[in-house]
Amino acid sequence: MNYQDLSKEVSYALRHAPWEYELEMDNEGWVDMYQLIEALSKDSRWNKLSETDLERMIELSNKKRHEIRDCKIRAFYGHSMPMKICKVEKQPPNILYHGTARTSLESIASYGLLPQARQYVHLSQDIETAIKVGERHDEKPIILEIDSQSAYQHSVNFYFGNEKVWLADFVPNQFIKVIKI
Ligand code: HQG
Repeated sequence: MNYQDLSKEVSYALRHAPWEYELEMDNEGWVDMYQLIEALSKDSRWNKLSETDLERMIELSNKKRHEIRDCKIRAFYGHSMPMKICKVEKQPPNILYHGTARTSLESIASYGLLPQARQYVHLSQDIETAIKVGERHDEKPIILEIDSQSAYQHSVNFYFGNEKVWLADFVPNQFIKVIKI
C-alpha cells in the first residue's frame, strides 16, 4: 500500500470533491469512513483498503492532515468545495507566519491575505513550517509575519487547523509584515 498516494487521494476527496466519491459530508467535514473505503475500493490500487490502512496513513504522514473519530474521517484543513466547512473559532497565538511566492507579495501588500481557491487563509505556527509551505510556490519563498493578536482584537476570526496550521477568513494588510529569514 502506498500510503502517501492514499493520503493524496483521501485529501482530494475530503477537501475538494466529496461528490466524485458519492460521500455525504456534514458541515464539519466528517464523512462515514466505510463510505470512503467503499468508494476508494473501486480503484484497483485500493481494492483491499481497510480501516487499519486509513489509520496507518494518518500515523505515517509527515503532517496531521486527517483525523478519524467514531467511524468518521475528515480533513483538518485545506477545503475548497462550495459547502463551507465550519471550524471552531479560537484565540490564535500572538504571532503567526505565512510562506508565499515572491510574485504574490505586491498583491498581498495591497489586498491582504485572501483564501484564494480555499475556504480559509492558511497560516503557520512557526517559521520552519511557513518556509515549507512557501517552498511549494517558490524556491525562495517570502515569509510574512502576522500580528495575529492585533488582528484578533480587530475582529479577524481565527480557527484551529492542527498544531502547526491556523486558519483565518482574511488577514488585512495592516497586520502583515515581511521578515528576513
Ligand atoms: C497566496 C498545504 C496574491 C498565498 C500547505 C498562497 C498549507 C495571495 C496562495 C495548505 C493573496 C494560495 C495551504 C493575495 C493569498 N494576492 N496571492 N491577496 N492572498 N495569496 O496552496 O497557504 O500539504 O491555496 O500566499 O502546507 O500555500 O496540502 O495555500 O501562496 O498548510 O496538507 O495564494 O496546503 O498543506 O495557495 O497552503 P494555497 P497555502 P498540505
